Amino acid sequence: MIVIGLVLLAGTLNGVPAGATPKESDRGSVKGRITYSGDVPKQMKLMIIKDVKVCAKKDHYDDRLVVGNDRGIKNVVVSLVGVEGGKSIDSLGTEFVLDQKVCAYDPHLLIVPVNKQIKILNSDGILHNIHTYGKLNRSVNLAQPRFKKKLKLTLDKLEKVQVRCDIHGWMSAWFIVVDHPYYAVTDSAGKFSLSGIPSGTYTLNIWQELLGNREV
Ligand SMILES: [Cu+2]
Repeated sequence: MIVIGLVLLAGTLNGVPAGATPKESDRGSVKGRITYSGDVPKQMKLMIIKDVKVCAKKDHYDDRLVVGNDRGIKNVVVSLVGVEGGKSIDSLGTEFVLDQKVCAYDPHLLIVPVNKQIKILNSDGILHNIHTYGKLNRSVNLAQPRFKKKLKLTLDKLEKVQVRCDIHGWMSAWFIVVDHPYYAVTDSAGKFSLSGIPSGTYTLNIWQELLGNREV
């Protein structure tokens, strides 16, 4: 059995007293680190037998759970629940791009506002396909041959949608469809940072694709 051990090591939230009108400079931030407790699982190296000339240009590993030597878990989605006001969702950026490079998705997790267009690139020059597995969003299955450099996709429901390639079974990514900007993805040390938070008390939601959901 997998032991779930997500630990928030550090969290600070600075704010202004209740009743005061918060200024932008009064907004707080939360920083932390998500770690794995128990024996650190080894990432399994994958055998590449399809389109080897392109796909085997680098080693591929099972990327569903990536734990570093220091126990930090990469690619955990951390978000604040119930923030009202605060910064605009535009602070997440203006371009939302998923690329296919050496038969892997880049990034592995893409945080994208609801109804914003996602550009899907194919840098590989071989056939990939984009197969989404939404429960609330309509699933799509789009071939992306080498001459089709760009596909567009818009997701209109809040959901974590898995993307897979039917040709290269190891390729997997997630679209995290959101309606506010207080989302972060942990780096390879398991670290995350959320900023521009209005004064208040909030729940932190932590999600990892294999370990599931946790609120703290
Ligand atoms: Cu593919």
